[in-house]
Amino acid sequence: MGRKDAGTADGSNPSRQCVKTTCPYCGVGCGVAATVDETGSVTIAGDPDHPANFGRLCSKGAALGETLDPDGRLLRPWVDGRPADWDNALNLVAARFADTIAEHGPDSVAFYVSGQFLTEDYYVANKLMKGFIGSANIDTNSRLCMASTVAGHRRAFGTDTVPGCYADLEQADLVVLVGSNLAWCHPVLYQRLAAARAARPEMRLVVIDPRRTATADAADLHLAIRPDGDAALFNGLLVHLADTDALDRAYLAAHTEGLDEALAAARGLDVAGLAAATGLDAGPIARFFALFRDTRRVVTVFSQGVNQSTGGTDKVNAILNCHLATGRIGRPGMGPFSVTGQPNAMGGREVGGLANQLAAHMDLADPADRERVRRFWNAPRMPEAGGLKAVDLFQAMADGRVKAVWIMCTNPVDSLPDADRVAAALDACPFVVVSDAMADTDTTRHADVLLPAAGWSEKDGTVTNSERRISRQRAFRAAPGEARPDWWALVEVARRMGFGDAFPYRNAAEIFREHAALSAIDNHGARDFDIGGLTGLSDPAYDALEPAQWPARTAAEAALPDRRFFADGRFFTASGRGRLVPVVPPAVQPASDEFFVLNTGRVRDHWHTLTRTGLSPRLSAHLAEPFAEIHPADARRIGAAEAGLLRIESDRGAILVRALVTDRVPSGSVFVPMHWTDRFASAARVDAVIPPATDPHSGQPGSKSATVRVTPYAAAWYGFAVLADRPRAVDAAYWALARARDGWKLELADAAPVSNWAAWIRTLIGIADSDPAVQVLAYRDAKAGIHRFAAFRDDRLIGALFVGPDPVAVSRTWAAERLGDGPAEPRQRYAILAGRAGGDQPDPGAIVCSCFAVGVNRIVAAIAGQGCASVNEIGAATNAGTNCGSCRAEIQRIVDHARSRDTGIEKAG
Ligand SMILES: Nc1nc2c(c(=O)[nH]1)N[C@H]1C(S)=C(S)[C@@H](COP(=O)(O)OP(=O)(O)OC[C@H]3O[C@@H](n4cnc5c(=O)[nH]c(N)nc54)[C@H](O)[C@@H]3O)O[C@H]1N2
Ligand SMILES: Nc1nc2c(c(=O)[nH]1)N[C@H]1C(S)=C(S)[C@@H](COP(=O)(O)OP(=O)(O)OC[C@H]3O[C@@H](n4cnc5c(=O)[nH]c(N)nc54)[C@H](O)[C@@H]3O)O[C@H]1N2
Ligand code: SF4
Ligand SMILES: [Mo]
Repeated sequence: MGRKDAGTADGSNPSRQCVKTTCPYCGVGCGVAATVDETGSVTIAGDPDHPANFGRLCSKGAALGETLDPDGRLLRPWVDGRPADWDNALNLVAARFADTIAEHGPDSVAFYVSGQFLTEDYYVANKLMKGFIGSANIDTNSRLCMASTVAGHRRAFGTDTVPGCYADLEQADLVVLVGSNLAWCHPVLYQRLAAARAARPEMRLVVIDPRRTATADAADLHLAIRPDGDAALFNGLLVHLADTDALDRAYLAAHTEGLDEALAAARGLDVAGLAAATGLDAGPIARFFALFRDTRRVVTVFSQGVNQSTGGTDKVNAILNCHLATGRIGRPGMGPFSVTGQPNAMGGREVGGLANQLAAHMDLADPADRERVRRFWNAPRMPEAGGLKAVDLFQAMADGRVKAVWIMCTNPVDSLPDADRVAAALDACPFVVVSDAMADTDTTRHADVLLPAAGWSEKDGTVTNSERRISRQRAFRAAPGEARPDWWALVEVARRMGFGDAFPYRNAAEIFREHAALSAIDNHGARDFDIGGLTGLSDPAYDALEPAQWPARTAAEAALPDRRFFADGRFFTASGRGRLVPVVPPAVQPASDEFFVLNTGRVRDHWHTLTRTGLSPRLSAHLAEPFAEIHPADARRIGAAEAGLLRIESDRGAILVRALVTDRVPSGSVFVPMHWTDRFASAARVDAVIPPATDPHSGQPGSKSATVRVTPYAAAWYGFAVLADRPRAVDAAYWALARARDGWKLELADAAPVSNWAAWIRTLIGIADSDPAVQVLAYRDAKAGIHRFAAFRDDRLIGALFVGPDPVAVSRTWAAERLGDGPAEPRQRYAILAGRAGGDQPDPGAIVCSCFAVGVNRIVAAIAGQGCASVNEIGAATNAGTNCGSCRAEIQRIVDHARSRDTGIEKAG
């Protein structure tokens, strides 16, 4: 019984334990097999039996073992900057919340939680706020992520239902990806799609994204749409389907309403209007429309390019309209498919963790639903209206309406728009509690009370992935220090506030059973979310729970593979019909020489605010510093140099990031990743630049289209350093820090010259002049502005600095690897000072494959020297791309590039 098997596969090590759990990163929800040996070291592999990944893992999942270092963890509670014990900290939280409520009412307090909560954490938080504190002021970072999809689903279906499953992406004949960089953000799902295409080459892939992403590289058709042109495009598609007699009239008549109104709104744009709104030529638009029209099995996958917009809900409905109008929903290979970002975005929606929802997909605004939940919880008070949504919640802290907040499992000082104002709001709020696994984040710095959370590998519970499949996350190590699960801290506060009877839980299983029971109350098919079949799980059965997709009304249903909604035409609206929603696309902004559109998003190997992937040398090697992709024509126009720095500024704030000149972004737009924080860079929190404008239906911010000015930063010098120890402080206007295997890499620049470099580097490394064990070699060409230092303690490299008037060309990977070398001979010490690999130490170049640390130089050498002509051949020669496969798209690009050089033909852009 159970999912813990003594891992004696090699026969030699009976003390090894293999535990099946779920990856804590993206919403694909891959099964992970974690093996712990007797020394405590952890080996991570894909779970071959998990129906999300069948054994695959991406680069982030594969590197999970590197993020388990206790370094940097929050190990005990803190109150007002002083260590405290749990009992006192919990007493204080309960007392301050109770006093604030007594004096100012329940709406003067709030929780701000996360799609990275386990369902059990989420259920308890929501029950405490909505049923016992009596306010709906609980919102979540899902507001920044899935809220527009939730609102769009509810408008069309009457419920927040994702109709399909992953197998649909394999069974489709056409997959359309809208605002989704699937290859980087849902890599295992992308690999399943890629494998299906390899098996059935007739399958077509269309990618709709303003940028030419790694995903777009693989597409049959890439539509580089104008930012926020999506609603117009799908409106145009609906008109095209109607005008070419491609609607499913029978399905429409029997099961839907609103076609005429939706079509009338969609007809607002003529052909020229459509071209202007989408920025696309007539040819590619016609190709896309014809593909959609002529292919019955179509799946439209959408993600943040759709949701994170002030018109996000309308974009969602414009897409859903086309699927409803063709009856392509809920059948194998057909349907709209919102892929969720966080591992438990779906679980959060199930427990009703958003401020405008109620538990178990019930409606806060519906008195009957409210009464049902009140009865079930035996709740003393329930809010009758929605609470404050994330952006408004922080505004309410700023202006004094919310006086106590508990932030759990999210880092809003980095991830909310207008982020400098978010930090100020926390400082203005009289009582701020933060529960986090890490001690030092941009948010924990603003807390009055810090509560240490048990993290992945240490806590037990469930998560639901994008295809509505519930999987267990299982603990396989003890939490460090005094870290405890989030649900436990919530229960302890609830008890101390006098609600102990309603929060009797001793383990996650007890919470899960209650959650499952609530979903089934008076349901009988009236609500989509029903996991009544899991209500009776004993503790051991919960422990052994296999991945189960909902609906799971009975235990037998829970064991069925691949369930779908709506093929039967039965929706959850009042009329029982699916609703087509009229959508009016936003007005097209005139082009401007002065302003750029700031697009933001993700990179392949990093996760959000770097608190976890930033700990991994492997994952930090792929893209090691904050950057802005800018088109070559724009770079020329504003005078920005390749690898120089750009200042990006809005009326909210400014950042300083590296220029990455590339025609992958359209002219007029720059793309900046969301990941870098004040822990890792001097000024790269991109949300400081994003205005707090939100979608009127969902309250979701438009995180992908700020209006900004972009100017080159006039650096007097640029530098690069490697350091054995993390520097305490860096005296430079621009710096960016990344983990290396045996230390740190540091990028540097400033407009102000440094007068004494020798002193500067000693401060950076933290060495005293008098330390006899330290030797500092220096090279200087003052006229050229070149300074180099290499510092050795007992002949081992502890730091090196390379400074020049231009971005320095030292091989980062090679230099960082020298930190791990043993004592260096004089010749080797001078090679480091020269910043160059000798013949015996080839420079691997920028890392492409993080699993095997294969750099671009090694791949190019395999093409040129060993005649490798395909991704597979390069894999055979170098191992690159043979483990997780996340880098295969980039290797393909390098192969294509080399081939086009061979033939003298540049691949058309
Ligand atoms: N590596 C990695 N993977 C992750 C995460 C991570 O941090 N790192 N986070 C997870 C989470 S929480 C989420 S929500 C998902 C997000 O997954 P995705 O949504 O795939 O990721 P993003 O990079 O945010 O945005 C996707 C694309 O939207 C495009 N876009 C911008 N504006 C528009 C527009 O107007 N129209 C269209 N059609 N496209 C537009 C951007 O250019 C970008 O390439 O990723 C999950 N997976
Ligand atoms: N400009 C811009 N902004 C964005 C986005 C964008 O594309 N562009 N994307 C948005 C989206 S889709 C999302 S999902 C958000 C993500 O933004 P955040 O949620 O703010 O980012 P994370 O880094 O995932 O924060 C999770 C925090 O929880 C901590 N943690 C980890 N495990 C546990 C645990 O078990 N318990 C507790 N209590 N804490 C834990 C981590 O250390 C970390 O501090 O960002 C949003 N912001
Ligand atoms: S695709 Fe990667 S990040 Fe997402 S769940 Fe799977 S292994 Fe984790
Ligand atoms: Mo997200």
